[in-house]
Amino acid sequence: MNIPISLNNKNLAQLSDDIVRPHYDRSCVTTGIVHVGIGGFHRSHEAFYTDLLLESGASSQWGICGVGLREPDRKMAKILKQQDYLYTLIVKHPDGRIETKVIGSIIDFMMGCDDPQSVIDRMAHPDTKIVSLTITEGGYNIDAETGDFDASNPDVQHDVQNATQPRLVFGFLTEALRKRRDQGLEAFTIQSCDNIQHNGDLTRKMVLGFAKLQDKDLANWIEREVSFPNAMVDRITPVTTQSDIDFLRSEFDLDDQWPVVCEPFCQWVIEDKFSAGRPEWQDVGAQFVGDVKPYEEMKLRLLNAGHSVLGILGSVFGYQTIDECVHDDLFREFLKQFYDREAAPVLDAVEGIDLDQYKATLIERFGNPNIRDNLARICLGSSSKLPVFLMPTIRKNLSSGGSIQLATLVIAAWCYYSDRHADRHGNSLEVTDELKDSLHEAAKATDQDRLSFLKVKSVFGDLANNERFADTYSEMIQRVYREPDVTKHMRSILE
Ligand code: CS2
Repeated sequence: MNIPISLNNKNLAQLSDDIVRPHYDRSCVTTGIVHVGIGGFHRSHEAFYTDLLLESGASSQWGICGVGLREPDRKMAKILKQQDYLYTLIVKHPDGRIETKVIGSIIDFMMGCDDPQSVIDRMAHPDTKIVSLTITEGGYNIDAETGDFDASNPDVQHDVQNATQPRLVFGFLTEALRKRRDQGLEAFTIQSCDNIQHNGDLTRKMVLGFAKLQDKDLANWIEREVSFPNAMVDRITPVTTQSDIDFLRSEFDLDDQWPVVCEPFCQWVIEDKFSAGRPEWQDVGAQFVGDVKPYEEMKLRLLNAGHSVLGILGSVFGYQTIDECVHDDLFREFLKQFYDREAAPVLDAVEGIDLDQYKATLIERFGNPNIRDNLARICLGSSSKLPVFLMPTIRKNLSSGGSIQLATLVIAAWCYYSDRHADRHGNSLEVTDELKDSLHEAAKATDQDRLSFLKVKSVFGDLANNERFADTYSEMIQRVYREPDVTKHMRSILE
């Protein structure tokens, strides 16, 4: 084996011909987008679309400057800097074909916790037109009880008092917008790229929630001037593993310390509402629409819910990855039936989308044997996912008289999972959830009170008061606790 070449600007020309690389002159690209939260998903999605755009010869004003606000972002900052912000996207097709492409659209990276002023100045710079975010649901600082901005968070209180030394994203955005307003510059757009329903509306609510605590006049200006487009984002991006790094070394003699792996499918449906202009992402596959809501609902209640259905049942059964579940006939059939009987009948029609085709494509995507999306990643944060992915389907079916059995079995299995933190054989499962302890407490009490798990109000709301749901849940709980081999119940429900 040859000595691998480190990925950086200087070495780009020496890479194997099989790796696609940027042909545009990166030294001419300027920062038009500041992105907070550079993880795998941003790099397989927004940065990917933007790279395609730069490659197409479009204006070079849309380079991306990454921002990390938390200590764990430091590793990414360090690696990207060493690589001149280049990284490899490893696109894995279901038939085993692999495409590798070096992405060049990220041109800088800053750590807000080291030097907040530089990050604020970068956001306030006249060239910056968009500040985009992938900060995960947890990053929006939502009060679980009220759904409003959580003003009691000590970091929020710190940021209200220390406008130029913020810790959280809201402080950075607000201070940068203050500078722009004072300098007579137009407001940038704040664009959420998180997989959250009405992500733009939520971001608006939270940014205004913070700004009002700090400066009412500024909050009014933000309310008037800043746009917060909603968007549906989609591309399955599993966690990068050492074997992906090794693959680039052995197949391409390329040393990339943090490549990104993803599926070929990619979708971005965006509300066309940008206060300071935007890239022509529609030229490279994104879709601009008037109303994103139906697309979001379809994605959250089919793709993401489907992931959770397989993720939870599969974990309790003892599977490790999504593709493993989909290649089990029973799990695949259960997923199909969940779509056909419960999820799809309560979805609104989506313009230009053939739902049957969409469902079939999902099953094909999930079955991609090269993606090996880990169930631990899927189940991570279920307490904030299920209320959006699964509960709306249950609630709608409760009011329309539709089936709720399949979804309710999943909730019962999730109770077992939260109680035991183990699969049906007793092998321990890694549980990562903000509410891990409360879920565990509530689930543990199931043997005294079958409905006790439903007491976690921020997840279930008043669902336990619905008689049909309570009865069905109680039946599923008895089944799962009597026989944790969930496939027995899956089979009997399908019969
Ligand atoms: C997954 C998503 O986290 C989850 O539960 O369903 O990360 C999913 O892979 C993406 O939304 C795909 O776009």
